[in-house]
Amino acid sequence: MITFLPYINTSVSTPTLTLAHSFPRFSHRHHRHKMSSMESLILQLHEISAVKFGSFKLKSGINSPVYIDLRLIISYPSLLRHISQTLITSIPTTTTFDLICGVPYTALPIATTVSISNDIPMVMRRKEVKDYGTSKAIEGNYLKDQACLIIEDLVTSGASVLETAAPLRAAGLKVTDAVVLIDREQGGRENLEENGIKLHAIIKLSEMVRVLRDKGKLEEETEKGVLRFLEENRRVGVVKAVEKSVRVKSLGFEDRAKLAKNEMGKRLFEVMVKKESNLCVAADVGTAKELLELAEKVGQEICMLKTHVDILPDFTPDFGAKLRAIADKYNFLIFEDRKFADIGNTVTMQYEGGIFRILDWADIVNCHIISGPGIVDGLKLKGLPRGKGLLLLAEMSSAGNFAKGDYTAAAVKIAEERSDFVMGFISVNPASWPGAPVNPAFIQATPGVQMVTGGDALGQQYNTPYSVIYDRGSDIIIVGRGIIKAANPAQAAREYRLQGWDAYLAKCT
Ligand code: 5BU
Repeated sequence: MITFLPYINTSVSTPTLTLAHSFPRFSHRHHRHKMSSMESLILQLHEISAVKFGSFKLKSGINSPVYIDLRLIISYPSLLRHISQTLITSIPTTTTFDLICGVPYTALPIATTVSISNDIPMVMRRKEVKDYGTSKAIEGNYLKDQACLIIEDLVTSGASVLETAAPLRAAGLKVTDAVVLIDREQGGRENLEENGIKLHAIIKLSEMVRVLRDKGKLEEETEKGVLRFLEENRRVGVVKAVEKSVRVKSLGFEDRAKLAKNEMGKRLFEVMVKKESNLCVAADVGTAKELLELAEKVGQEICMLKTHVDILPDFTPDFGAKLRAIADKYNFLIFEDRKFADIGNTVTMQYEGGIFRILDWADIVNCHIISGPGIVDGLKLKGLPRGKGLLLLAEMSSAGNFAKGDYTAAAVKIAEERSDFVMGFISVNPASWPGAPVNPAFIQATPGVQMVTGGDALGQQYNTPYSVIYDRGSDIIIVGRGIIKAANPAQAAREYRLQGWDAYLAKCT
C-alpha cells in the first residue's frame, strides 16, 4: 500500500468566479513546503513507477537511462491533488494570471485539479480543431489580454508548451509563464525563454536522481549514468524541438513566388516576403473617402487591400487612381471582392465596363465557379493581357454555404487548367481538401478572421489568425471588422500582421 502525504492546505486565496468581464487575477505565495513536498513527491512518483530507470528508447529516437510516465497519476487521486497543489504554490508571488491552461493530454487532469481546488478559471486547447460548427481552437470563456498560465507535467524541449502557447496567444491571451512538474533539463527552459515564456519547474531531473540516491532508492552507478546522459544530451532537446515543428514544413513564399505561373500571384508572394505581411484588410467602410483614409492608416501593414466598390456612395471615376497612388506608396495590391458569377460573355463586360471600371484599377478580382469554367475564360480574356490575377471562390466562410466537397474540388481543377490567370483561392480550410496540400503555386486567402473565434448575427464565422494559417493551411488572413471597427485600426492591423506572420513562420521554419 502506498501512503501519501496528506493534502497540503495552502493559504492560496480563493476568489469567487464572477462573469467573464471581471475575472479576478491570481498570484501565489509561500514556498514553505517546497523542499519536503518535493522530496515526498519524488518518492511517491518512484513508488508508483512513474519514474523508471533502465534503458528506454524515447520518441526522439535516443536511448535514455530514465523514463517518466506521468499519465499514471490519475490512478492516485491524492497524489494528483498533491502535485496540483505543489505546482500552484511554487509559482513566485510576482507572477499573476487570470486563467490556467493544461497542455493536452497528461496535464489536463492536473490543470483541472488546480482549477477546482483554487477557483481559478481554466481554458482548454483543442489539439484537433474541428472543421465544422464553431471550430474553436481554445475552449472556455476568456477575454483578450488576460494572462494565462500554462500547466505541463513534463518538459523536455518545451515544444509541447510552445504548441499550446501559440493558439492561446493567437486568441489574444498573454502567455508569459509555464509551470511544470518535472524538467528533464534538455533545453526546454532555454527554448521557452527564447519564446518569452518563463519556466517554473518543481522538480529537475538531476535533483530527482539525487534525492532518490539519498533515500537509498538508486544505485550510485545509475545516478551517475543519468547525470552523464543529461550532460551529453543537453542540446538534443532543443534540436529535436525544431525538428518536430518542421514535420509539416511548408514551402516559404520566396520559393512559391518562383512556382507561380500568374504574374500577379508572383508579385503578391514577393510583396508578402518584402513586407513580412500576410494580412489583407477588408475595407468595408461607408464611403470612398473613409476607404482612402483607412488605406493610408493600414497601408504599411498589409500585402493586399480588399474592396467592395459597390458599397461606396461617393464613388467617382478618379477613385481608382487615388487608391492606386496609396497602394504604390505602401506597396500593397488591390483586390476587388466582386465575386463575379455570370456566364463568360457577361463578366467580360462587368469586369471592364459600367461605372466602376474595375479592370482599370484592381490588381485582383475573384469569381464563383457556379456558372462553369467559361467565367474564368471570360475574365482571363480581359485580365491576362493587363497582368491581372484571379482568385476562385473554392470555399466560403459563412455558415451553411454550399461551396464544399465536389464544388471545392472543381475549383481546384479549373485553377490547374488555367494557372496562367488563376493565382489562387478564397478558402477556409485548404488543409482539409482531398489531395492537400494543393499546388503551392496557388495562394490561399481566407476571410472570417478575428482574434477570437465566433461569428456575427448573419452567419459569418471567425477563426483566429493562427488557426487559419497554421492549422488550416491558408496563406493570407482577410480581416475586416476586427481591424476597421477597432479603436485604433493601424495598431490592430499591426497586431493581426504579427499574428499572421508568426503563424506563417511557425509552419515554415
Ligand atoms: P469581416 O468584417 O472580417 O467579417 O469581413 C470579411 C470580409 O470578407 C467581407 O468583406 C466579406 O464580404 C468577405 N468575405 C467573407 O467574409 N467570406 C467569404 O467567404 C468571402 C468573402 Br468569399
